[in-house]
Amino acid sequence: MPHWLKQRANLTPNRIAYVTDDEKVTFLELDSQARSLATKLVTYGVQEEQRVALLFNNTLDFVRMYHALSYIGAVAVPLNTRLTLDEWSWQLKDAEVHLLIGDQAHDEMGEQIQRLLPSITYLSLDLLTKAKENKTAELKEYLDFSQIHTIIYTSGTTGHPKGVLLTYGNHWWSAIGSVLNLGLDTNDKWLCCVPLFHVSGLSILMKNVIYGMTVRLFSSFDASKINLSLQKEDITAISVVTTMLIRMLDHLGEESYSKSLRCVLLGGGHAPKVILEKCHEKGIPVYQTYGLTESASQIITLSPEYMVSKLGSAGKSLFPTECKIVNNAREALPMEEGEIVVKGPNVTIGYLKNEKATKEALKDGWLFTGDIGYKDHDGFVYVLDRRKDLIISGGENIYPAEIEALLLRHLNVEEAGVIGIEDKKWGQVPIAFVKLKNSEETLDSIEKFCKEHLASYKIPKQFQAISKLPRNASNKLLRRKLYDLL
Ligand code: S0N
Ligand code: AMP
Ligand code: MG
Ligand code: MG
Repeated sequence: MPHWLKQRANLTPNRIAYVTDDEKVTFLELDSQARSLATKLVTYGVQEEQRVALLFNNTLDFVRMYHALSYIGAVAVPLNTRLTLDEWSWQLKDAEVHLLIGDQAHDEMGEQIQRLLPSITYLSLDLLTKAKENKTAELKEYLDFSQIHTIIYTSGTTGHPKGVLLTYGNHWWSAIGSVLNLGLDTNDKWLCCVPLFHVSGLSILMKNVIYGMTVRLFSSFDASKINLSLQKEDITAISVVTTMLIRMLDHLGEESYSKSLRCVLLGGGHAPKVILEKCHEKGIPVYQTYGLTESASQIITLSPEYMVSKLGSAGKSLFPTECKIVNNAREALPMEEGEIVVKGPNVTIGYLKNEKATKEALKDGWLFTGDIGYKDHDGFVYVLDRRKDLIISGGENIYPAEIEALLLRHLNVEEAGVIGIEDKKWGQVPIAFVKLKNSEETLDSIEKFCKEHLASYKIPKQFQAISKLPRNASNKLLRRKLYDLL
């Protein structure tokens, strides 16, 4: 297929592609900026299929960089900006990345990573932008749907994140599946306040270029600013996680949104019924959705006409996709619980360099999500429980094993167990139980240790010292039993 940005700039050159607080670019401008950047990347030696890590805030620079890399056929490895040096280093090594590019906000971090990891070169966007355009650089005219576009790390049960391989085809079909459900209007304008390093945000970037739809891009989430935009800027759609929606509703008070708003895509985790009811009362058109990094964003979605009759359901699988509930290796009956298993052209081809995890998750093209749910008699999917032990805090995933492994690295921790507890602000937060080697040790020093190595959303909100952790006969930690100690 012709390169999608080239095609878009040809079809609708003067349409507004992005609006930020202080910038407006047309598709033609975006295309020429991405091409110019791509030629400079070539000067810096970036080649087809090379993995390039990105450390960017949610800005147009990030958008241009994604497209520039695709004009070369290089693979983007977007890094979660909330992580620590340790966490980034692990992902950079795992992805065998040699070039890290960051915006000005991340120059200091990038330079620290370069000092820490001899295999990494840090290139600041600032320096790159100053380079001369390389007129002889050959940019890609066509896209290959089987080629990898992005590698996105997602936390794993074993304590280490896994790199999800997403192809051009995955992103294309995700955008198509979404629009066949939602429909498209030339006035559509999607508000993006979710991170472009997650598929929640990246999928909006894909919709932008594939549909020719304007995106209103925010560099951070501020409920009052988002509400104002939804009241005054003719926004038609927005993607949010529950934590964001709660803050927006709190801030909104008795006011309401503009009539133009036709889709509030709510995903990334559990949606409490009280919030859904409140949105219904206020006439806010919530589309509940279920999706994962592995499915390049939404794969099951509930349309607003079912918001009341199927309250709490995540809906049905999108047009190009399928979903079944599997219990004891057979498809479950209606109302019977089982694992949510999905299939479709938007589903990942596997995890980077991790055949074991790939084989466990993908069988005959079906992705075994690990999430538990059921279908009702009309085929609507209800998500009951997240993947085993997964904690979701404000839309960010945390696996206890990762925090436990870190705690065990502390010289004075003999055993550790982490669980998630309910939290009004974040949905869930992690808390830790530790058995100390030396009872003189203060829990403060352990918390400090966590702060040095873990992203702040992963730092346990409470630390409790206990004399013995609950284990089964084969010495396996029984996390569930830790709830009895609360
Ligand atoms: C909720 C957000 C916006 C909160 O961030 P905020 O308020 O901007 O925080 P900061 O000012 O940066 O920091 C203040 C303090 O708060 C801590 N903190 C920040 N975030 C969290 C968090 N999530 N949990 C706990 N603490 C947090 C900071 O660390 C800081 O603390 P101190 O002061 O101690 O340093 C932000 O978290 C956010 O953007 N969340 C959303 C992330 C997201 O998009 N997740 C979705 C991932 N999943 C997917 O992409 C698949 C599903 C999907 O595609 C989808 C999801 C939603 C909607 C649609 C779709 C779709 O299918 O299209
Ligand atoms: P991620 O790995 O960040 O892509 O997160 C995907 C996970 O978020 C899924 O495996 C689910 O556990 C959770 N999730 C996504 N959508 C929903 C939903 N509608 N209801 C409950 N959990 C969800
Ligand atoms: Mg994740
Ligand atoms: Mg903030």
